[in-house]
Amino acid sequence: MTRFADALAAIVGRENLFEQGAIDDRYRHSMGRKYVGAPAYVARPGNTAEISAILRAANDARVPVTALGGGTGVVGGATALPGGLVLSLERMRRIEEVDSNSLTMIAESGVTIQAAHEAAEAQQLFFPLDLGARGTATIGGAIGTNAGGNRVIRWGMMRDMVLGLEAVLADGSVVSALGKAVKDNAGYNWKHLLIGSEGTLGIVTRAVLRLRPRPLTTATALLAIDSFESVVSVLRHLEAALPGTLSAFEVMWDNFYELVTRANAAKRDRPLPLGHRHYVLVESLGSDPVADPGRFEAVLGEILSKGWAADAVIAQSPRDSERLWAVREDLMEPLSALWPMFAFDVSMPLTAMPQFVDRASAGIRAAFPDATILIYGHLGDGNLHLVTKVGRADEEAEHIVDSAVYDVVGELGGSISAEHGVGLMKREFLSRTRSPAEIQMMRRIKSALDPNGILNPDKIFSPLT
Ligand code: LAC
Ligand code: ZN
Repeated sequence: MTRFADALAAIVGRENLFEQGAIDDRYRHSMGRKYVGAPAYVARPGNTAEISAILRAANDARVPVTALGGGTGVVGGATALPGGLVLSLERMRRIEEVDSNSLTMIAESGVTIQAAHEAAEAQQLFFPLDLGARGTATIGGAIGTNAGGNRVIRWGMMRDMVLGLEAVLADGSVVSALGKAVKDNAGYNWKHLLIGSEGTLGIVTRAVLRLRPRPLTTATALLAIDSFESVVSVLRHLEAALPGTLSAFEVMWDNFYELVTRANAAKRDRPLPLGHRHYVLVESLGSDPVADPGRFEAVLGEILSKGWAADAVIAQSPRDSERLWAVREDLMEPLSALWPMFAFDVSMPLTAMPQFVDRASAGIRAAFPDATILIYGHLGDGNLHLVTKVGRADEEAEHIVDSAVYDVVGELGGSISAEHGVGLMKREFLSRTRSPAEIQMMRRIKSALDPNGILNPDKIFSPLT
């Protein structure tokens, strides 16, 4: 055992330390499986004090540290460097408090999104962040990546749900501001610096999450829409006609819809026929069981009668609603047909989307004429996902496809990462989205907070040459 491993064992206990060959695969791989880490150590601390001691030791020994939550990230953000330490938050799963007066929850960073949902629901409250990986993804991971998901249109991203934060910095110092107030302008708001920093500025240990009253009604529908202009009209109409209750507006292009409804598992039937350009999943969460269902139906009726939507189906039961969501969310199996694929997560002004789709597709097809290209996304947030199978998976092919997509994103004033982060996957293209001055500022923040560069090195920025 090295001296560093001895120090770790003294902090977390032998049973919570794994080395080299004894390290389980789940600490090396994340969901995409493209990036494989090579950690020399895995430590599973049980509290903030242990994390502080670990970081002090790692900083002294110059051992790189990568925090790991649920491992559902897709950009290589939790991939450990050779010789590095994976700091797994899996033992930090306590929900310390649900305060139904302040509408807050204090959770450790290893708590899953679903556990946070359930703890809130048990008190008739609601934690709005929601994404397909809810059962595995953690609060700490969602904070580290500023996760988005399906309900951003109404409640914002993770950033908007974090009232207070506790984190450990590279030198082991603990910064803690577990306040419950929405308003707090006392100097720099450092929590926002850490949120979305992908584990490069500090390790999040606990958070005060903002809760809401639990919605009492759920209305879900799938619409078929034949032009992008009508998709935008429907979005604007829904926002105006269902003020404050529209909670999801998820758009699927025809090719995506066809693929995911092709597999005819009972859960994934085809709720509307093929043949339309776009399919839109709409959700409205309200508080009036008497009026809400009728209101929702009437608004959809208006949308049909104006000719914006060609067809619509409204869920009549929670089971129906689950089946509609499965079309959008249950993607593992249908998308596996596209493996190996390249997946993107970009944002741009709404009006630029048709141009993006045309130009990025043309760019990919110029190099790979037979490419399969699927588009879907969180349209209300300006966020599109593009998934493509080009028949090759080598680095040269990846670079060609990346350039075809990110060049257009840059020209349209968009972002190379709407919600997944940069990780290892997109760092080469950061300059499509961020100016040299911005990148310089980010590097200055990084070196001020982590002068030895031990926290998740090589993520976000390309190594300086
Ligand atoms: C989704 C993930 C990929 O929206 O962000 O399906
Ligand atoms: Zn998404």
